[in-house]
Amino acid sequence: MSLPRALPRALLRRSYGTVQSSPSTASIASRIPVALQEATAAVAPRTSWTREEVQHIYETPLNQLTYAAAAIHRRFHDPSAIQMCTLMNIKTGGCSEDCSYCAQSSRHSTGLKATKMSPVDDVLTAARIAKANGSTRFCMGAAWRDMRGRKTSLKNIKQMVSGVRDMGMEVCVTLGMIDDTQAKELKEAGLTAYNHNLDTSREFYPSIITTRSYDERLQTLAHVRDAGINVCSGGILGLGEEDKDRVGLIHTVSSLPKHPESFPVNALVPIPGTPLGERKMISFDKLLRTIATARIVLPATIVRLAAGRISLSEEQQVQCFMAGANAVFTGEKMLTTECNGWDEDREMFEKWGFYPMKSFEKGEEVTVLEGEAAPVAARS
Ligand code: SAM
Ligand code: DTB
Ligand code: SF4
Repeated sequence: MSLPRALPRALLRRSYGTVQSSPSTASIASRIPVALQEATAAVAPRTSWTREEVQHIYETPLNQLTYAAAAIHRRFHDPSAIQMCTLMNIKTGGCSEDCSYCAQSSRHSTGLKATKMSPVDDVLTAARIAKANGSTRFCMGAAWRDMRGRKTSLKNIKQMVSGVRDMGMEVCVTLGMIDDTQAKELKEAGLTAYNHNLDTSREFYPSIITTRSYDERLQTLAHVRDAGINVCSGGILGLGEEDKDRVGLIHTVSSLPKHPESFPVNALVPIPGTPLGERKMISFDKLLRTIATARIVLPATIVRLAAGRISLSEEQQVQCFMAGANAVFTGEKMLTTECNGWDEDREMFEKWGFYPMKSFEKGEEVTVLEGEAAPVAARS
């Protein structure tokens, strides 16, 4: 880790309260890496972070890291607003890919029964239930490698997308790889976001998935971006990766031409029958560190606490929100695994002073003026 230079007085005042110059201030500053000092002063997202800078931020003592993340969170977001998103698996199992974590790959014996695609009406009914329970975003997932040769399915998915948009909700799909034409068609149907995760660092990726490359994933993200759809792309922790891989993932998304609007942080849910079925849950400090680093490096992005939340205590979840996470998947189910339900989430929010984010509260680019917190009204 490189030695930090002295913290400018203005930065200290803005981010760490009004302080007098004192030995203790100097000693605090000496433990804050330069990259974190710069990130703390940022007024707009930046796509030029080096991998070393992201690593320095990631390695900051956790207490300082989460404090800086909370300060940045307040500058770019309403820190009390958490987005509630509900997932629906519209086509379960039978997937040709070999993702080592996934219950839905036909290469693993997980005992999951493959299904046909759900009828449009069933999906719209589920979206209505999600909305009635407070969700403002609905995400539909299909266990596919890509959309090639799926003309009829795409036609039905477009009807689902339009139907959900007509309910006033944000609508996301995750269908595997898509080309530019498919992305444009989805955009025309009213799609607001596309989820396609890079999952981990470029170096570690081949030990998790061999049937499609990192560059193919990036290509899909480019098609989504070019079509004018918001990008949702994040990763999974606890695959056996190291700190440098979590850093590599955050660095890759931070170097895209524009930061993803949403960065899901999944903690591996070990599925019996998959190659990773026996893995232990990622340690909480690593999860928190990753969330805080993502918040700092991707300041305007929604950081989504995704799979594995069910294994966290309420207090751990709240710590994640305080360190910059500001979205959850909530409802009856994730794709094939358990999900925290709407009622328990609403209770938790109320108890700790959070409230659900409105639809489309985020999504527009926010530029914060030097020394100002973003006014909440300007963001909704
Ligand atoms: N087939 C599509 C694809 O791969 O893009 C969409 C569905 S896929 C299940 C969506 C994401 O869920 C994966 O990229 C992965 O990050 C996450 N995921 C899948 N299984 C998981 C598990 N067992 N634990 C944690 N995250 C998981
Ligand atoms: C994402 O990053 N996580 C969600 C959503 N995007 C599609 C999926 C998590 C799946 C967890 C494992 C399962 O339920 O099968
Ligand atoms: Fe298929 Fe997606 Fe699961 Fe990979 S993660 S096996 S592509 S459903």
